[in-house]
Amino acid sequence: MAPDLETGAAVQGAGPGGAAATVLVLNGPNLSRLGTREPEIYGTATLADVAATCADAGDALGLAVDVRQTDDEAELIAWIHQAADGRLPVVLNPAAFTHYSYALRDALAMRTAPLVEVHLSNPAARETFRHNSVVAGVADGTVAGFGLLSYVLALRAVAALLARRA
Ligand code: DHK
Repeated sequence: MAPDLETGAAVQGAGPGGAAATVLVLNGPNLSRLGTREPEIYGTATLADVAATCADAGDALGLAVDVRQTDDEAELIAWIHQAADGRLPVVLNPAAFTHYSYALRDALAMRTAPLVEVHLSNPAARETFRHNSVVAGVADGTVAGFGLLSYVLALRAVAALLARRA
């Protein structure tokens, strides 16, 4: 599935007849600025590069991916609700919401499918306010510190979790 950075077009869950599961790859605030945002920390890859990398990884894993980004906490939470209602797995880079959004955590606690938290950088090696994730406790696991590879590894984890549940 072509990545949809704007609206999140209709998504498709793992359906009868072996349809590919769709994974929502959700990105929080300031991640639209990748490429120019603190490249010494986040690298030079853009959000479009993230989307292309996820699409390629999804193809290899037999997963459709739907990549989205928002700076808006309410929009991100609406997407999490959509995932819960559609039983869609989620790879989530909550960006700064990671560290303080209890509203996001509460939404994620309603999840009905695998959830992997992902970060480009390694927050544990950065400022102390980044050391705590309020999301981690409701995720299956976290991948951090590997740049674009973090997303690929997270998608591999989702594929493994889906296979385990099948
Ligand atoms: C991205 C952000 O925007 C930060 O607020 C997080 C995360 C780290 C990342 O590494 O992808 O602290």
